[in-house]
Amino acid sequence: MENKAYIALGSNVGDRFGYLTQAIILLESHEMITVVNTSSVYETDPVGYTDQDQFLNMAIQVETNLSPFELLDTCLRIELKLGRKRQIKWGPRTLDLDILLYNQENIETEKLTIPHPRMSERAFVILPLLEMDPSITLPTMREPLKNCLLSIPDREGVRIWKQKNGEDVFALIES
Ligand code: PH2
Ligand code: MG
Ligand code: MG
Repeated sequence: MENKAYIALGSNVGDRFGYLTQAIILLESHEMITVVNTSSVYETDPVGYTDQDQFLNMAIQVETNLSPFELLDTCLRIELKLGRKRQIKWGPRTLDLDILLYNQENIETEKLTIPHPRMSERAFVILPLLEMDPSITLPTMREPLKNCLLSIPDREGVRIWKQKNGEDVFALIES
């Protein structure tokens, strides 16, 4: 497949790990998407709207022949299928799928912004990404993403919850 993208996953309602694994299985079952890497799963303190339960967060790398907008539609469909109801901004959700990067493209539309606008400020996004590839760079930044970690306040709010062992992308969800 032609394009490389990174997607962040988050859940803080109900069977959090179940929602993350179902989302990965549904993405992988799309014929135009291959999941090529997954991070460990992290438990994270809520950021932004703090009066809600802790999240499980992780990130995955995919290869796809979908355009960024088609990939977004697929993510939104999976969110709905897994019970997402849009209520409070930044509030509790069964599943959130955010496209972080799509090749080194810089997309700014009303519907979709890539790189994801707040990713470089959020340890719950950066730590899983750097776990998969410590040398990741953003098309909008001169420095490698790992330099952002130095200035991030919420790092201690991000803890390993399920360590990934091994190379197999399903090593995480089958163990
Ligand atoms: N997502 C948000 C708002 N706050 N906090 C954590 N820890 N993890 C998230 O995934 C998250 C959040 C909006 O998408
Ligand atoms: Mg989000
Ligand atoms: Mg989202």
